[in-house]
Amino acid sequence: MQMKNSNTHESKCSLLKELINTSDIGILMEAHNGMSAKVVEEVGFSGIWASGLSISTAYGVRDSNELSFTQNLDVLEAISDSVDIPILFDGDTGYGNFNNARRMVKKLEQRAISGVVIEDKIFPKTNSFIGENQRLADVNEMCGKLAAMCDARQCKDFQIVARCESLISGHGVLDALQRATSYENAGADAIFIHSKKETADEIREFSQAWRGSIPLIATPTTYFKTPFKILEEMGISAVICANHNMRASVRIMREVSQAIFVSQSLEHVEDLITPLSEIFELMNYQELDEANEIYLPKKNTNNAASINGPVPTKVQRRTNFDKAS
Ligand code: SPV
Ligand code: MG
Repeated sequence: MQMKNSNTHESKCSLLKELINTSDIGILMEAHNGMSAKVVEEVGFSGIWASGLSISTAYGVRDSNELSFTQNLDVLEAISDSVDIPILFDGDTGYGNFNNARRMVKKLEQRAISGVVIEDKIFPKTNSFIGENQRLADVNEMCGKLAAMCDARQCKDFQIVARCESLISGHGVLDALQRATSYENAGADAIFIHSKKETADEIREFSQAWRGSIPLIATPTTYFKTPFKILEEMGISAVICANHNMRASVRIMREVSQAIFVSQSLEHVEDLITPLSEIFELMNYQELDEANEIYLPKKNTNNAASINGPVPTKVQRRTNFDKAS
């Protein structure tokens, strides 16, 4: 059994590009740490949404840029180390102006992240579902950021996604179309069109009127009754399941903690929780057993010092990058 991380940064960027561009709807499932990322990959998803809301919540802080970029980077490194599937990071507003945004791209690529979403709001951001009429960024400033991010990327397929908040902020479909067109012209690889309506009506209206050539991404958090297939028929290329693992974990942790607190026993929760054997499997303890066999000295090896020094043992290598002799 091999360790993770067999895909290169370049191949993961290409996979994310493909997921967003192919005619079948692509699904990006939320993860907020290494463990949830492993679950997402194990279930069979082809891509991860590294959600700002979920990562912040897992840290115990608000989705208001209370978490620093370097704290996010640490989480991204853990996610990236844990899985082989591509990761799209929720880059909020890019942590400042164009200069901070292009530096963000550089640091993300160093962690083998395959793409980033940047939204047309103001730093510090507020979660889109809080309050009404949030102020939007100046279109030209957003376009400058997008262009700088495109220019900064090393891998040509690293995905730079422009998130348009016109609908959420009450500016309507026409404003959304104008902004999205400007973002495409600035170099964006895809448009994330966000809505907080309970139906997908304004997403349908937007996608029917969209004349751009880059794909559309939607996040049906509030219009959750709309199946992905219907969104695909509307012209949406990929969906983001934005926060579902984080919300699932809060629910089950509350249930289990409450049951133990009330009953003063562990008896009633065993069926609600994951057996330890499955945790060991998820974390691939078997690989460590196999590595121990290869790299630890054999128990019966006589490597006591002799007159000529310790007797060397031959270690079986898994890979061989040695220079040809
Ligand atoms: C997130 O998951 O942090 C998002 C998506 O930005 S949403 O919360 O739906 O705006
Ligand atoms: Mg977010």
